[in-house]
Amino acid sequence: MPTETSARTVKPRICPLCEATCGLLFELDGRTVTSVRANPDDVFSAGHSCAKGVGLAALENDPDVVRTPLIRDGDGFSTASWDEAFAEIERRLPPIVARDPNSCAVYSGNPAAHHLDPSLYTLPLIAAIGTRNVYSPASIDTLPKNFVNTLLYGTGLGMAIPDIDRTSYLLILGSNPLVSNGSTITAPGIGKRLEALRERGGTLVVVDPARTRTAEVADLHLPIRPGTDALFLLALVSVIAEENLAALGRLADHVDGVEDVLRLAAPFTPEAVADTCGLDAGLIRQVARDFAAAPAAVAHSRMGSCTQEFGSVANWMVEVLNIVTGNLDRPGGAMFPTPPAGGPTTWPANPKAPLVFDRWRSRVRDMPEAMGEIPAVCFAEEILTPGPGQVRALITISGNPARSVPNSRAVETALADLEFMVCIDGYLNETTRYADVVLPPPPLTTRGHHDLALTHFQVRNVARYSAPLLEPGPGEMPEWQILLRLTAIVRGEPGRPISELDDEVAATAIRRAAKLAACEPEHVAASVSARTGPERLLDLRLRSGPYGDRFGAVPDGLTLELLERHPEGIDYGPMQPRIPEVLRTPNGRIDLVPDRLTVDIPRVRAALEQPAPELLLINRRQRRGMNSWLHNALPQPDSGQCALFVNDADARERGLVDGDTVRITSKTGSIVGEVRITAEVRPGVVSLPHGWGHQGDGLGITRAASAPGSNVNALVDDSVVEPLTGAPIFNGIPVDIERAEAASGERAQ
Ligand SMILES: Nc1nc2c(c(=O)[nH]1)N[C@H]1C(S)=C(S)[C@@H](COP(=O)(O)OP(=O)(O)OC[C@H]3O[C@@H](n4cnc5c(=O)[nH]c(N)nc54)[C@H](O)[C@@H]3O)O[C@H]1N2
Ligand SMILES: Nc1nc2c(c(=O)[nH]1)N[C@H]1C(S)=C(S)[C@@H](COP(=O)(O)OP(=O)(O)OC[C@H]3O[C@@H](n4cnc5c(=O)[nH]c(N)nc54)[C@H](O)[C@@H]3O)O[C@H]1N2
Ligand code: SF4
Ligand SMILES: [Mo]
Repeated sequence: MPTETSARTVKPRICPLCEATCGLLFELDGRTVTSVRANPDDVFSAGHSCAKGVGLAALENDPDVVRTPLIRDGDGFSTASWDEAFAEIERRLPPIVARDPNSCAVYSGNPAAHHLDPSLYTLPLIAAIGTRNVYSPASIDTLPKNFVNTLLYGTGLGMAIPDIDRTSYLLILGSNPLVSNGSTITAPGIGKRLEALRERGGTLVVVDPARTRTAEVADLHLPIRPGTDALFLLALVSVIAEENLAALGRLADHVDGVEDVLRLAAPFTPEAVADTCGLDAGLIRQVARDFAAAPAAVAHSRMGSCTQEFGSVANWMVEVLNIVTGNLDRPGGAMFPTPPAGGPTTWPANPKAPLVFDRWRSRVRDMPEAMGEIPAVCFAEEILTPGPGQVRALITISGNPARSVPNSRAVETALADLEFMVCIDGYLNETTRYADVVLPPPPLTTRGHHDLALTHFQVRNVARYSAPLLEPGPGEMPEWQILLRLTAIVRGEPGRPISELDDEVAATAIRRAAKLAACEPEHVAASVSARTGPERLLDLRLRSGPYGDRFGAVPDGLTLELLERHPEGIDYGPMQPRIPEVLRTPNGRIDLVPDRLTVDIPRVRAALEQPAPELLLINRRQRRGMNSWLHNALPQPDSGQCALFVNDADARERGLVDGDTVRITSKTGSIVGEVRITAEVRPGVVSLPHGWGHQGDGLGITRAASAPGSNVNALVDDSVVEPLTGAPIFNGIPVDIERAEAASGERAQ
């Protein structure tokens, strides 16, 4: 609970930075955050935090943070009042939207998934614009996994996640949770949870071309050749088939295509794939046997096995492996969380839109839509290619596509080509420097927090809410109000009071909540009438959610008010079996061999015949980074952390020594970097972190720009993609490296 002293206050708050959602304690002196530390009382994170969460004080106090709206003025910006900024938007945006709604794109970045306001108020803005040009990092991150989950279970967000606290065998592919703190698994203090797994006699296996911190603590590290996870996983399933290890248990009643998928995998024996995967066939076989024999086992795949050449098939085989060994939906296996504010896995299926993939196509490349979005690899071409529907205006909400999206040179050319650009962002970075208007979000301390998206990945069913610590100060505008003002402008109602628009958004949410809770809408509306903004919408969702009070019908049921009284959170216990109730497929069953996945098998098979490129580039994350945007506020250890990791054998072959400056060249671009020779990457593999390259004119990130690093996305192709989803290939990019003279200005952006 908050403790107060005369001068200072200490208040709990959930960290909004990464998927671990740690509970923190903010110490305030007046309006200033003086320190941040872990909250030992948080029911979920129990005292865990990391350098980034603790660094939130530095972030809040960063002098480079934009605190007033900015309007373009020649090559720079002038500060403006909110009214002036919205007047400029009103003058320039509606005429573009009026020409063609699709000519106004929205890019909603990673932090938007961690905050209440954009989670609840971006869709009304998109609907008001009427655009199909909607982009987010989902399509350069989880997309193959969302695609597979939609086909198998019926919703993209409804994933079965590792029951890490009860499993006895955890197979991690393409994830480094000891640095990333986990992804599509919300498990604060994941390091301790992995330790606990080993202490109870369980096994951790890590499949990763790099010997990461997570690989270091594993019982077995399989240094796979990048891009070959699909083959490796098919081989595991082939062993299950060959050695008759399939045992579906109660799942058998709900699954179709078991024999078909086992037959399909059978030719991909460990012996057939071992060379291509760069792994020992005997070890692959052993993993399959141990996985099948474990009392409870679970495979978990993320970044490295999503954003690669065969991302969809790899993620499909992860599910197949979990299912055919009977590990889906059982304690210690892969289970479906029950998000307290509800979501696609608790709401009834939408019979009108059973699949949220390929309902429309992108204009230029004919790429399938995914979950309401166009794949981000299409971003630049949709701006740069003339014709009806060409994107001419852009709204970014907490995103940095100039550093996050493949082929950054094309992305920046596109950003410079726009007629009008509004950025809701607190930094003048590589993207926002192209804006015509910048609208800053308010300090964290003024915002309420609940993780609407990440509660779909929680390893325990926990409900938490952080109330705003302060009222917005003078000149600070809540992000939901910024979004509603933009909505009003594109609807041609710029003078409309925010409260009226908010009531409109709430009216829709009230109807939905009333239906879910089987109550009268009037009763629901009256029950939440004391609240406005995101808190009203959240209360509606909590109360109509799986633990909700159903607006009074369930005594002690969940309400926002209950969470306000329990800032440390309420623990509803471990994940519970949810099959078949959780399934949202049209027939309510799991089809293990959907056509949209089997069609890619011939391409996977062909990979067995192809010679591996000499050198493949993969990506990595860093402890103190969050994609592209913490480098300014948080002291970074040293510029060497951006080095190109090169294996000793590859370095020797090229005559490279530690500290050499090299030119790294791909089909798409060329950058320079510093060599670090390390056994951390396997031979034939080099690695760079993403989110760097803080150089060029117009940046307002002084510290980041003083150690800019190199931008890996200048090397990533936006034209060669995973064909089923359009996800980019960040991991497994053929590159050449050669010694270069360090020259300032030579570093490609
Ligand atoms: N500190 C920190 N934490 C973060 C972030 C950050 O930038 N910094 N970003 C956050 C975000 S947005 C996300 S999505 C998550 C991602 O979290 P994770 O999914 O854990 O992602 P990474 O840490 O990038 O780990 C990906 C791993 O895949 C490996 N890899 C590369 N190619 C292949 C391959 O072909 N096969 C296999 N099996 N492995 C491969 C890489 O070597 C790397 O170790 O992290 C989040 N947390
Ligand atoms: N090569 C390569 N590229 C990658 C990846 C990779 O592994 N390799 N990873 C991909 C992944 S997983 C992701 S998620 C994306 C991330 O892609 P993006 O979301 O485009 O990039 P971020 O670096 O997370 O930028 C976040 C922006 O939000 C702003 N911001 C932070 N908090 C707030 C807030 O509360 N409100 C507002 N309005 N703005 C805020 C920051 O100033 C920053 O500009 O990058 C992807 N790109
Ligand atoms: S692990 Fe993630 S959620 Fe926890 S403190 Fe660090 S950044 Fe925040
Ligand atoms: Mo991400």
